[in-house]
Amino acid sequence: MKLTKKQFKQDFEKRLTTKFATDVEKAGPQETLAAVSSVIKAYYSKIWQEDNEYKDETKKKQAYYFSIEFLPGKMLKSNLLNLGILDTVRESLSDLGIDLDAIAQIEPDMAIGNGGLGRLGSCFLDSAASTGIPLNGNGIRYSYGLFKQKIVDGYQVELPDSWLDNGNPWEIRRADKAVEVHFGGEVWLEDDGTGRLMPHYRNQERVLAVPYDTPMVGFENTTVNNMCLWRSEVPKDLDLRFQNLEYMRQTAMLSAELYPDDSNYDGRLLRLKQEYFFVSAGLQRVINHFKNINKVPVTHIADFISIHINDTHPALCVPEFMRILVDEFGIEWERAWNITVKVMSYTNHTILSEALEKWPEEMVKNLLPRIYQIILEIDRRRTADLLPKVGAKLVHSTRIVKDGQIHMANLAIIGSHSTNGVAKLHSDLLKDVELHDFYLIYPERFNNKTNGIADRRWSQIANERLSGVLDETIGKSWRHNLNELKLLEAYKNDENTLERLQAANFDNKLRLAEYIQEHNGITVNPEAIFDVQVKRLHAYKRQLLNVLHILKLYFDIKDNPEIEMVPRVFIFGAKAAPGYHYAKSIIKCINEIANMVNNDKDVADKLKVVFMENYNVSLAEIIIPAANVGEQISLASKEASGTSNMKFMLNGALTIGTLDGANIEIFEVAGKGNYFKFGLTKDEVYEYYRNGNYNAHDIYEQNPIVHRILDAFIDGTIPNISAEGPEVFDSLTTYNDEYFVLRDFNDYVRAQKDLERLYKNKNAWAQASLMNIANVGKFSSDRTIKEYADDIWHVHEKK
Ligand code: RUG
Repeated sequence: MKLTKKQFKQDFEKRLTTKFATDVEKAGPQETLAAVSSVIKAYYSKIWQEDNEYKDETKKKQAYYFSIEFLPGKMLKSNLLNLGILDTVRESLSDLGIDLDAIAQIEPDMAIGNGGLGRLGSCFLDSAASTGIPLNGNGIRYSYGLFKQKIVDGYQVELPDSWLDNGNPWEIRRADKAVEVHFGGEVWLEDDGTGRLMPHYRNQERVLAVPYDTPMVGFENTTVNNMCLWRSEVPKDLDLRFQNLEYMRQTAMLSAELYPDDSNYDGRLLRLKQEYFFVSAGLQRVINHFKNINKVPVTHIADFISIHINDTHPALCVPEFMRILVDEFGIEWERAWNITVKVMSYTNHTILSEALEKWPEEMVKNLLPRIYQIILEIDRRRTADLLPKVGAKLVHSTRIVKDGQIHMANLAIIGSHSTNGVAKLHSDLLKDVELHDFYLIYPERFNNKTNGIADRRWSQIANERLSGVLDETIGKSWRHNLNELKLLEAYKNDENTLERLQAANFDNKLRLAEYIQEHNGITVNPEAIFDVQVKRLHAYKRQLLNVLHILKLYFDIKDNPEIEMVPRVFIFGAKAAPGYHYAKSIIKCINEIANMVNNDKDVADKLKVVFMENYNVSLAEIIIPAANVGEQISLASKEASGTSNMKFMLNGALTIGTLDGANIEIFEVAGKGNYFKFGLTKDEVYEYYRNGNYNAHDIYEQNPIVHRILDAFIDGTIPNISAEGPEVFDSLTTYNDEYFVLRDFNDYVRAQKDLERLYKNKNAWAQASLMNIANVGKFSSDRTIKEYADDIWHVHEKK
């Protein structure tokens, strides 16, 4: 959009008066932020309205991304960037004595997600809007986002994230579009007089679902899509019997928090309720909209909408859509089923069985009696149909209802026309191993969509220094098409470019060093290698392997304080799920090791360990541009894709990683010599599983370095971990090291040495860094989302 400084200042000052009865001099930071946001909202609202009209008039097919998580982060700068007014607004505010970056910093992170899954959803919504693809999000408006992590005495403490305290300037409450979602009670079927059995209900719990729309503004185009988030409320016309505090509390709980504690029955029930809540509300809204703008029978709906099931949480989309078609529109079962399969598609994000949801039949039956009936009927018909075709074994292994449980991944695969994994290796594993039986029955449904990242946020917003150098070197076309970064390769031998790229990284390191000084009280040397592992804390991601290597370096220094080594700063950022005890113990160990190392005089500047509290999208925007090395060290086969690996690459960090997830594709394009690969391959891992011959204790006994490092966890060397140390020690020895940490240790140390060697050669390192940046184009989520649009949803870009 076109905007002059004069216009913006006028709008801003007027808004301060009309909204807050104040002016530039007297306004506090919250008022300033709210007024700026409100002006920006007015700017995009017109574009939003027009785009909605365009969509309604053209009636083009739209896709809906159902996800229990989104992780948009802060929105102010990304809205400004996408509207093309970031510089104008920054300068206008500066003229008025206001620092845009300081104001942007106080906006709370919209953290209604947990990790990669939610962030991917937000990258997709950003990329879809930016490439003109009509894709809308559908989720829950949690009053409390992912907990705020505090580190107290080395331990993770979880505090509530009440991100809505100052309101959310971007959202619009659409009370007129509220719908009802029903739970529990009894259901029975009665002939409606024409021979059709129709459901009748009694004593159902009614919940009002109110949508809040947040615009997804496209990058310098005219597309604004929608992220619809549902809030649970008590219906106004509720029967007096139900108008009590307990009912209100229960209703509010539905959209209160992300991933309620599911270590007990009530917590699990609430989770299932949440899943049905946003699925049912979302589908009702989509279908209402379809009915309002299209004058065609609902049997044509597959030509107008596509519903995407992101992970298993929204898998109830399948039976709920069937319920609406069959019960509410009176469509005959087989026809409704064909429509449903055409409309639905599913992404699998993990092979870890703990994340493939299963719900006890009894729970589903009591909470969602009609949905339960429909699931049974889907399962019954499919079994009858397939038995003669593929035999009992395959039918049984792929059934939705078995062993007293409803298997949600099975429901999603069977009820949709597309199942994709999120990196080539992962998709192959699904086809060949984990979902092989499904693949035998539905080979045409399986495909791969390698993840991507919203590159504008991770470069143009997070790394303005690097972006500036890129502009000066290769022009600005890369800002619209990340593949254009390939132009940078021509500068591989240009010393000036290499120096400027490294200088940008150094400035980012200074910024991070300042942050660490302020928040952790640790002084780090910006000349050191900044070696970063930021991601959720999980045993399979093997933060522990990183820790063992740190201890090795520590002992090397203790044995020889004069040892020559390139100084390193190891930086961690990780939240552990509140109920995941082992992961929390690892956090405690990291913090105690950090204390030990950072305060040891022998170590001096050679080694620093920093655990950064409350890792989230905003912190990632400060950490990743400052990294020299990104740690992607999961056990091969376990990380479906990973996306921080792509963010590091974009920012010029070199990856040290296993042949897992998208690392493999990153290595392919980065080119030999520009990454550090180590560890078992996926085939070697599966070979161990087949033979059952891994023996971690032998490694402990036979490798003196490993022996000494592990003993440090139990012999008092590392202080204050009398409970956690033995727990970690036992996991690696007594319990045979589930994720082969010890098996990969030597090769990891070797790769770390290679890394250090390369870093000593400044020029070679800078060249490798440049090659990472130049070849990152494939990992733009603009590419990924286009593949989804073309291959799965068949929705088209706005021309
Ligand atoms: O662990 C995976 C990551 O490998 C992947 O990059 C990301 C996005 O596809 O999804 C993560 N994930 C998987 N988050 N939750 C799950 C399982 O529910």
